[in-house]
Amino acid sequence: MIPARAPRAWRCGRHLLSLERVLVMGVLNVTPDSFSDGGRHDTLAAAIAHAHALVAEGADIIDIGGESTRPGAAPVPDEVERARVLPVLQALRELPVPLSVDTSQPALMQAALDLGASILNDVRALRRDGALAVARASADCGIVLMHMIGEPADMQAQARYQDVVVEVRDWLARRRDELVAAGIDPARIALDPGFGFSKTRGHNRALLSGLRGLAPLDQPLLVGLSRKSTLGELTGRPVTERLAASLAAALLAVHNGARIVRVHDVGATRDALAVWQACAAPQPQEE
Ligand code: HH2
Repeated sequence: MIPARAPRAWRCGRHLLSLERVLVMGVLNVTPDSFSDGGRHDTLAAAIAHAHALVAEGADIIDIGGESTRPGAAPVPDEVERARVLPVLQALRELPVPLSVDTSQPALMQAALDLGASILNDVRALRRDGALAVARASADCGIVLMHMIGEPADMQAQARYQDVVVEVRDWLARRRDELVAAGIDPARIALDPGFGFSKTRGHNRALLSGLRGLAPLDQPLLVGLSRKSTLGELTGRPVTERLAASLAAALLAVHNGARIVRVHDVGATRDALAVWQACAAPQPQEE
């Protein structure tokens, strides 16, 4: 059940995204080293083709990233990240769906918004100097604030919680409140518990099964579990064989209150969600 007071829409620039239906955010990594699709879409032509394929499969949002944030990943120089992402954004601006930029870099955020991006997706929750100012200066772009302690290079050493659900919830609430105090409309903000970021396998499992504990945040919840190592650990499967596990995780997450799923396999996720939405989601009266 979605809690009765869950938001019904998410403001993302010129798009007001209805949350009556679960949204699928398709991942487009233009990196050589992302953990599951690194090097597959890192030419402009390949990235454009993949984005169009994701939209054809039913993506509601395309999330473009130029820096891998897998555990242990080294930071990418800012200009390299910009050179990866901006030409792709420029080429995709006519797509019918909102574009999201997966970055923590303020200069890239600003350039992306100038090119028409509608969402800032930041695994560092706008904590880099200047990032919050970019979000504030935009009247209405959507914002994803994700929970992570530390940096990808060292975050797994920070995975210490007494009660991971409560601590992630309180951290996200504080960060959301800081943005609202800075003048940002809460209707623009989605929150993400950050599966795989500064969490052990046990923490990820506790968060997924306890996701309803984040409902009191009263913000749209976004989750990214697709192909992640927790699913590999649970199934014994390599990253190329985690589709079934990813679908199961996505369904469980939406059943526990997530309204946006960030996935690599858009078409299969849409099909799984269609069954869930028809049979398990709270239904309006059948005609
Ligand atoms: N996960 C990844 C990257 N960005 N953004 C949000 N909001 N939530 C997530 O869970 C999330 C994210 C990592 O996945 P991926 O992009 O596939 O890999 P990599 O970081 O290696 O590029």
